[in-house]
Amino acid sequence: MGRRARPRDPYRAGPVNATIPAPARRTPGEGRFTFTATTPLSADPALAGAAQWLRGALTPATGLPLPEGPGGVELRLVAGLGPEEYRLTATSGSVLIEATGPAGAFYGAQTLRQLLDPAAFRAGRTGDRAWSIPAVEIADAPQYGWRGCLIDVARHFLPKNDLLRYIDLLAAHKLNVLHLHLTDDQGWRLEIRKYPRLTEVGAWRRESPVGAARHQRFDGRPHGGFYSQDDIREIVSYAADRFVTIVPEIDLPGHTQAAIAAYPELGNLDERLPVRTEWGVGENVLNVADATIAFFTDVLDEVLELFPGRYVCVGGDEVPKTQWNESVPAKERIRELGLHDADELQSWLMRHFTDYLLARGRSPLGWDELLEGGLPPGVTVAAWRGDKCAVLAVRAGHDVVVSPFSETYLDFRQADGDQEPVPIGSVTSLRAVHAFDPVPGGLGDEERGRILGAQAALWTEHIDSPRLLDYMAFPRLAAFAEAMWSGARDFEDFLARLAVHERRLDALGVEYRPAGGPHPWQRRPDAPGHPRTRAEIDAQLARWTSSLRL
Ligand code: TNX
Repeated sequence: MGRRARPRDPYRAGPVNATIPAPARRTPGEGRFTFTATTPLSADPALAGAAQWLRGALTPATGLPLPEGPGGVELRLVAGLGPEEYRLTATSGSVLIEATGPAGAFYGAQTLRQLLDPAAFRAGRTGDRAWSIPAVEIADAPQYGWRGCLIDVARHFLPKNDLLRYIDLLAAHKLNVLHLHLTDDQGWRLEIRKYPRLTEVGAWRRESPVGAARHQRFDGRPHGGFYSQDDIREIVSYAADRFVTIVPEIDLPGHTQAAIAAYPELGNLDERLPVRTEWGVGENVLNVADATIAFFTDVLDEVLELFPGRYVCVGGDEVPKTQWNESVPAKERIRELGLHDADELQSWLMRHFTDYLLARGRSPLGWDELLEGGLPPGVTVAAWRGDKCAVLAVRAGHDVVVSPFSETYLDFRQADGDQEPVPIGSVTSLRAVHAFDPVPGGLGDEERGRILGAQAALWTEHIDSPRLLDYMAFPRLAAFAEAMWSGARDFEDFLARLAVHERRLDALGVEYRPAGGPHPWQRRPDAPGHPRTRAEIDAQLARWTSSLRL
């Protein structure tokens, strides 16, 4: 007699246990629910959007028409669950998704898709197959309301269709915020009707660096692109249908060379600047003239029209004060206002924009450098320089979204060695991302409530194509989504589920990093990086934040 197969561990076997992110609670049942051509799908009118999404996702892949009608799959409105919470109960006779709101129903529908064979993630059919899901009871809700991802479309433009695809990918992982970094020194990506040169001039640059700045290599190839206002309306509504809120970022007053190239009167120098063709922090920042404040107020007016979400990011990061320290009008402003220094001048300037947003019922989001000149009131802080900044902002009474760069910056390399494409920063491994905990140590219970959540960041200096974006984002974004949603901590279990999840990513055409390292065509020997150790990164962080006192 041959060896007996080991009894299958019900918590490891099959797609029922392979959902990512792992749900909060899950109890496997007996048997399976099998779909047929007549299996109906019905929803309470309040949850119709989720039903429509589910049909739109499943029918092309499965051929199942899912006709309207009772029985089969039901999305039912119930009282008493959280806005993103759902219960999914599958038996051999029916599938019931219960939610108190449309977002919960949508997440239940996303889970249902994961319970099917990974071929359910394709955009068309691959042949006849029986479609069924295992019986199960799932009770699920997220730990954090802000489960975000930043995509930098300024350094390298992400064409509209690729951005729409990322919205689907975020939603498939139950992430609900897309922070769009729309403007920077190297490109302005948002059409502004009142100031057309922002995109006519600012949306493209002459060439780009190849690899890290220190190598001084350039490609001699123009790069550009922007979203028209109708593109943005389309993106915003596509995201809303998937319960993803877009947080637009207009980065001020640094990271603005593309705008200054388009409108030189915004800058501090008398010379004409090109859209920047180098990476790294630039010295060219906005001047503090009334006309410049009015200009960006106009820009924000159009931003508010386009983006209905509560949060609007006004940047505030990495502002070298060199030009202000030398500028006569800036020095006059400091004196006039009785400020101490250029850091306080930045806070004063930012306060115009943050107050402007608050007066219009929006919540300004700003990077943690704003701590240095005093945080403008009402600003939600995007803390990227570690726990110390997050704790300081919380103690100053501000809401905080954390995005610590040594743990959540997905432009950092995934492994040691020279195989990784454009290795920069320290190593941010899949394991480390899965273990990520957004709450900094040492916060009291009430203070913890100020941590709205976290976001992973895809900065794109070295991510010059959607293919490389896939490589850097996945599978780490799946691990991040799990850390944020349920905070499941068993990494071996995550890896077992990831093996199934990778079939889903394959079906979606996501070119994730294989566990063993890049495919030959995913390497970038043409673009040398600048890898650093964790100790070097930590030392840099300590230097940056040494003047801040806890
Ligand atoms: C820091 S995070 C930046 C970005 C860069 C990124 C590269 C932040 C607010 N500023 O401008 O793209 O590092 O990792």
